[in-house]
Amino acid sequence: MNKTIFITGATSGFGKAIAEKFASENWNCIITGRRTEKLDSLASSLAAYKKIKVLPVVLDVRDKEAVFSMVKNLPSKWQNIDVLINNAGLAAGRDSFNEALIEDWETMIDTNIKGLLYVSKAVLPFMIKNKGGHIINIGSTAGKEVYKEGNVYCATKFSVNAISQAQRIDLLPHKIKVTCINPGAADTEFSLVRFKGDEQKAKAVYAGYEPLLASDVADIVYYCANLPKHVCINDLVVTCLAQANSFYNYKE
Ligand code: NDP
Ligand code: 8X3
Repeated sequence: MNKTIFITGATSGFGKAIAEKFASENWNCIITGRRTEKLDSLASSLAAYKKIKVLPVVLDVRDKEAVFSMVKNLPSKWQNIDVLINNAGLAAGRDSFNEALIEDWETMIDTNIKGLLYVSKAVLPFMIKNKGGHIINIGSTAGKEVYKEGNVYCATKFSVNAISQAQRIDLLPHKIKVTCINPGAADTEFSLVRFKGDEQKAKAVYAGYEPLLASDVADIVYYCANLPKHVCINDLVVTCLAQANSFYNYKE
């Protein structure tokens, strides 16, 4: 029988690549995100995998009521969720603490922390009922070292690390694995979103070195999700060869 994965933020970047990878390995996919046309287009392309089922659902993870009602009302055949990928997230702006916009801080906190909490809490009853499951949270190197002008984005990713540790402890009796994957710079829509559509600024982030690709992260997620039942990767940091940590990025 096919396994089922639930992915937040599947309309681009890591989430989309994770959906493509798992679909190609015959996993049924619940794909979510806010942009309907991107979600529909991914669902159409995944339809090429004839052995799987795909359920696209438009979902804003910040909307607490929508998250709980969507998960609660999943058709019964979609309730056996083996793996949840808490991936939806963003950086809004890169400004010094004194100049950053409060509304940017709130967007990041609402999405990266509160959204992850809502979706985890909504999906967990199914995993507990099934006596197992795997939550994979997408953290960041920004959750390992704070960098200049990263302030609240870094804080949200430190939170993802702390929440992952807490989930791992409290979910032990339920045999639920919790993995936090912390990538460094990866060429997705991340910087375009962070710099609010400024393509030049976004491109500059990835100039002079070979950054991670979304497919690199998807392969790692797939590896973590397919280990023997008794093995759990708790915490994983992955960067491209040119990056040592949040601060050191060797550009040529
Ligand atoms: P992208 O911008 O390419 O993808 C972000 C995804 O999150 C999109 O699918 C977007 O979908 C979704 N999303 C954003 N806000 C919401 C929301 N409120 N509700 C539902 N979905 C939402 O960036 P990445 O793929 O790079 O980012 C994915 C995750 O990886 C994020 O958590 C990011 O912080 C993290 N990360 C990224 C790194 C990088 O360098 N790229 C490195 C380390 C971590 P939509 O707009 O359709 O809602
Ligand atoms: C995204 C990577 O270095 O821009 O989490 O914070 S970084």
